[in-house]
Amino acid sequence: MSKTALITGITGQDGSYLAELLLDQGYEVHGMVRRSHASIFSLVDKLKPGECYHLAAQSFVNYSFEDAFSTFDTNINGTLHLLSSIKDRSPGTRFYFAATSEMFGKSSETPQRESTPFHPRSPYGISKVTGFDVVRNFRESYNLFACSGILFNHESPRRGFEFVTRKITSSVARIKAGLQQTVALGNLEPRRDWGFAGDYVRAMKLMLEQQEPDDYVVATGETHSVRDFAELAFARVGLDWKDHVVIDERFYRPAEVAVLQGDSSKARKKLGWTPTVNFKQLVEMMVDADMAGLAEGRFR
Ligand code: G4F
Repeated sequence: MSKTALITGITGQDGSYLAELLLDQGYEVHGMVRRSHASIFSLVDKLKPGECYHLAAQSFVNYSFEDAFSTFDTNINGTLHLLSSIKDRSPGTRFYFAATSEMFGKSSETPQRESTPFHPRSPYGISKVTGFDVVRNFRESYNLFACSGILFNHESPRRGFEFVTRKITSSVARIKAGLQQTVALGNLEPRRDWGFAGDYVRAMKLMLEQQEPDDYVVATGETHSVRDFAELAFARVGLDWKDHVVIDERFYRPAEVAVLQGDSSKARKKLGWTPTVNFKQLVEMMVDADMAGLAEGRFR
């Protein structure tokens, strides 16, 4: 297989970790950032990459409630265009789609596994269920090597500031430095299965190395509330979260996903994948990085 990879969304958290992993393995890595649909066809035609990782998306759940149209367009049509170009111009390309635990939504079982029915609770979740269906349909109709990774929440010091984990850890650093007193959050009750993004991109790569294309849940198997995350993050710098977290209902969602907890037995067994960072290590890694980043002036 050609050691040329194309990554859409290469400037995002996952794209950056994946690019590093592939470069370490001797790949020639090409990235795409907000390209037009026409240019996707010509790029795929020109590169004929051995592997294509489709990570680009409107991935912020809150925003998807405000603009479902653009979320659907980016996440569904963007996926369809890329897959169509692979089918027509480079059918040997192995394709990875960034599916998500948000597809489970109001789930009928916990933990969630590959066979758990989807019940998305946001326009973002709906767009990803449709993207997942498109990928499976291209696999079944055109015999493409197309996989979906159903990744549970994955975080890192490179996470965007709008997601709750980074919002908390960056605020902890600013509060500790005396730059602000409080952080306003929404619902503290939802539980998520939070892992480290650096671990999760390894699973993406492993999926494309298998004999047959398939879909896999990637998760730690642990679940913790937003409150648990805040408590640990503040404790890391010797503060009590109750003194600094205020609730602002503007951050509540019209429909919430209460509990996500993944059963990644299939990925562990078939891919030989295991996460290396647990919840406490993840929180501490992010707080420590934000403390250092603030001290070095990398963010304010
Ligand atoms: O960090 P979040 O915005 O992540 P969410 O909605 O779980 O989605 C992330 O993980 C998905 C995988 O399941 C990805 F597909 C998706 O692209 C994204 O990466 O919110 C986590 C929880 C939610 O329950 C939210 O209601 O935190 C709660 N929350 C409470 N206060 C908040 C806030 N979320 C945000 N963003 N900001 C708050 O102030």
